[in-house]
Amino acid sequence: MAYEPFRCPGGEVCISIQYLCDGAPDCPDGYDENPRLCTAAKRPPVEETASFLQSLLASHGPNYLEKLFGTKARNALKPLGGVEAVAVALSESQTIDDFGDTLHLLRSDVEHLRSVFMAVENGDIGMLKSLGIKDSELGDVKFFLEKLVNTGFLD
Ligand SMILES: [Ca+2]
Repeated sequence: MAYEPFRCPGGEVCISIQYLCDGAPDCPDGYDENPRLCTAAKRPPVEETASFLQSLLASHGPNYLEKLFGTKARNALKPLGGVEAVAVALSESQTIDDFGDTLHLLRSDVEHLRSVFMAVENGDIGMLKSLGIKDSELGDVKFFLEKLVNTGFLD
């Protein structure tokens, strides 16, 4: 008998992980094709994203992420629900607009964030430097932003 490790919500039905996010509903409620589930599966793990955000806060101070996420990102992201909540939103939000909606960001803050992503996508490292990203951090920041772009964040 096949090993079917993914338990659908409700617990009655289990499916093989190869049927997760394959474009056809297999759970009774179609949860195996849930957009947030399927987006998160392609993104870096939430713990990795959270520790990345923490490391930026540790080296630049608690208000640093204002430069990326805007005015609500002060005080170590507390007004947005904290680092963990932002990491989850980055993992599960299909697009930057979904991300803005989830965290109730101001429209202007979403547009600023988009401009940062576009700059990185276009290879404009000067944009990151102008945000105060240190040379030693450029690689990690670029990798992180590209990973989001490559999984449809700007689509
Ligand atoms: Ca499926």
